[in-house]
Amino acid sequence: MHRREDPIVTVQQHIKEQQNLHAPHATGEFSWLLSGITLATKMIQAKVRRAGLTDIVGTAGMVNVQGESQQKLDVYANLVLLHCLGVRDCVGILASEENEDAVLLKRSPGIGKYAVVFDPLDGSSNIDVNVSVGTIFSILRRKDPHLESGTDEVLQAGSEQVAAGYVLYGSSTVMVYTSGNGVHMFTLDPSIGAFVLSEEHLNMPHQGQYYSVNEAYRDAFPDEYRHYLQMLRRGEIGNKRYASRYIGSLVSDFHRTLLKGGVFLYPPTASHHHGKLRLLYEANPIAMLAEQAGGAATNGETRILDIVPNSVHQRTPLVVGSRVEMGAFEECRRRVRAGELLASSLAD
Ligand code: P6P
Repeated sequence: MHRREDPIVTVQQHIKEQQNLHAPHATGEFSWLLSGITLATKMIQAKVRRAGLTDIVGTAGMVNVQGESQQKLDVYANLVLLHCLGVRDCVGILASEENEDAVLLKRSPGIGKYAVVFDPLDGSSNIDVNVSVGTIFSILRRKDPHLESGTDEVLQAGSEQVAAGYVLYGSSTVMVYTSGNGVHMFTLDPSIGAFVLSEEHLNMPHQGQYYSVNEAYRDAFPDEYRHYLQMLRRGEIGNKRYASRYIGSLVSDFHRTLLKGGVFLYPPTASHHHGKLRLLYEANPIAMLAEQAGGAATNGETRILDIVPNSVHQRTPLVVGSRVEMGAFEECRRRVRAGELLASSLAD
C-alpha cells in the first residue's frame, strides 16, 4: 500500500493510468462504465446521508425476489444503478439482487460488451439503526456481444470478472475496486463531489486480530467451522488472541478484514444450508478483491472464484480473509475430514 504525492487523483484518472500501464489499447469504455457506478453511488450516498431526514427510511411496502421486505433506499439504489449503467452503451446486461431476472439492454451487435452484476444496497436492513451499508458490483465481459444478450451470460465463474468493487457508505464514503492489477481505495470528497484516491495497491495483512461470524448460528455450523472457531477463540492459530467483530453488513465486515486482516465467515446454517450470501454479486466481487490484496476466499470446499454459477441468485457459504487464517481453515478442514479432530473435542 502506498500513498501518492499528487493531491488529487480521481477514479477516472486512476483507471486511465492503469490502462496506460496494462491495457494501452483500451477504448475508454471501461472508464465510461465505471463513471456510471461512481455517479450512481454518489446519488445513493446523498440519500443514505439524509435517511433520517426525508421519507426514505423504512420499508417500501414491497417484497423483493429474495422474499425480503424492500427498504425504500433499496428501491432507490436499484433504480439509480439501473439507470446510470443502462445509459452506457458499453453495458449489454444488468443483473441485480433486487430483480428476479437480468435486464437485457437493446444494443446493436458488437456494442454492449460488458455485463454488470450488483447488490445495490447490501446490509440495508441495518439502515434504520444507522449501520453502514454498501453497494457491491462485479463486471464481466459478455462471451459474444454480437449475439442477442441472455441471462446465462452472467453465469460465469468469478475468475472471469474483469473488475469488482464496492462503495461503503460509512463514516466516510469509500470506493474500493480492482481491475486485476491490485486493490485501490478512493474516498468521496463532498466538497468537490469526486472520489479521490486515498490508498492504492492495498495489501491485506498476513494475519489479523479479528474473526467475524454470526455466533448465534454456531450450533448448526458444520464441524470444521466449529473446530476452527474454537481454535480462534483459544489462540491456537498463529499464537494470536483473537477478538470477535460482527457488524452484520458484509461490506463493512469485509472492509475491516481487508484493512486489518483476519477472517470473515458466513457458513452453512440451519436456515441457509448453502450459505446466505449470493455468489454472483457478493462472494465473487469480495473474493476477487481479497485475492488481489493477497488474501483468499473459499466456500468451505473450493476457491470461490472457481465456482461456475447455475443461477443469478445462487447462494454460497463464504470464508474470506488473510493468508494465515485461511491456511489454518484449510488445515482444520483437512484434519476434521481425516478424523483427526473429533466432535467430542468440541467444548460446546
Ligand atoms: P445475518 C445483510 O442482510 C447480509 O446480506 C450481509 O450484508 C451480511 O453479511 C449478512 O446478511 C448478515 O446476515 O444472518 O448474520 O443477519
